[in-house]
Amino acid sequence: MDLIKAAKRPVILAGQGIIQSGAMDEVQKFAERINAPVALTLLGLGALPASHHLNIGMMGMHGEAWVNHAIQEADLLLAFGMRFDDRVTGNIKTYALNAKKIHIDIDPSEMNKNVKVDAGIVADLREALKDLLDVVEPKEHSQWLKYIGSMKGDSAVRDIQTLPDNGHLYAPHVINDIWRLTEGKAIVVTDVGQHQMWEAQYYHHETPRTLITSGGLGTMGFGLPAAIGAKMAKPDAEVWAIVGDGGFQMTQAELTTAAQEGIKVNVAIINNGYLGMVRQWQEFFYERRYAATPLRSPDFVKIAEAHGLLGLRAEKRPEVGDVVRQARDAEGTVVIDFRVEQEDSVYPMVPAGADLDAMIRRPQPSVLVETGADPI
Ligand SMILES: Cc1ncc(C[n+]2csc(CCOP(=O)(O)OP(=O)(O)O)c2C)c(N)n1
Repeated sequence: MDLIKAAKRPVILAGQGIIQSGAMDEVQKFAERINAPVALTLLGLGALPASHHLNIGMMGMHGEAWVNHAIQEADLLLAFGMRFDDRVTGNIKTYALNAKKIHIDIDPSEMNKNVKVDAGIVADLREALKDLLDVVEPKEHSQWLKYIGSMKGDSAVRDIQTLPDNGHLYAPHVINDIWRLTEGKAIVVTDVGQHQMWEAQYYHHETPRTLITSGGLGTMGFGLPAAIGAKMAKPDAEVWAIVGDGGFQMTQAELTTAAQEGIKVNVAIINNGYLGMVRQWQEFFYERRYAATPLRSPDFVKIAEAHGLLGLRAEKRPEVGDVVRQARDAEGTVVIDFRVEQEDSVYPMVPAGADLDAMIRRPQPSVLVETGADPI
């Protein structure tokens, strides 16, 4: 309580433990009570509605730049059901050095494991927050919130509006269009790679358990089978698998299961002709030596058709709305082959082991176009 009272620049770090303990309401109440901004981990997305005014977005390697800056400048971190893994801390030696740290987690082995904390509370998060809510006093941090808001600056609209007008299809556009067309209400299951990070950046989750992703396990091939599982568990939900051309090929045989059992999921293959996330690291850190990452895929439309399923393709942005609508209207599982820009990268990026605020930003393309106008 003393740490909370003394804080002028607090940030709540929201992890998957919130969802697992069912503490969404308590976290929201707590954040509103002390007016603290909330940064989320990948697996925490959905724990607080994306549209909530205190939700500042995802942290870490491919998190928002202003979120990472806020963490580095914070004087108090309240870590709720998260484990300070290397993808969210960057260089541990320079991580949030000015901040006191309160960590609530159910697993005692997480305490002081990666980051030394000032107050470690081993508890079910929901129970702990209920107790804290009985005693925590309201606080104002309007200056701090304003400051974080000002750091967004131009990057609030981020690269999606400044991609070059070269007629190519960009993965962020595809994912953002799927978000808008599904009104953000679908359950999205991802595979592992660039598309997974773009999903986290451009599909805005309002409710918990609407993003199913393998997180730290990094399980390529997870997308399609897990999407089938999600649909079995929640038959009334609209389920999308957003996968890479590499990961999809690891478990594409599960299309047979979907066809045989009559399970409807929509599969969006973000087809960039590469093991994209590894290519990106080769581009940034290995002088563009694209060893073993160029990927020749089969014709995914024909693969779908071979299973008696609908296969669709989009190569330009104006085609996206149409194929997404066709997929949603179709009865069975649909596979869409989105032929996206081959050498696009996920920005911003904190290189592995670098300081959290040392981010690589998207180089400004020479031709800028406003694509904010709704093309759909
Ligand atoms: C089974 C497995 N093998 C290798 C990796 C390492 N890995 C992480 S991302 C990635 C590339 C994924 O490529 P793709 O599925 O085409 O998706 P993209 O990054 O292009 O979106 C690889 C090889 C992994 N996570 N899992």
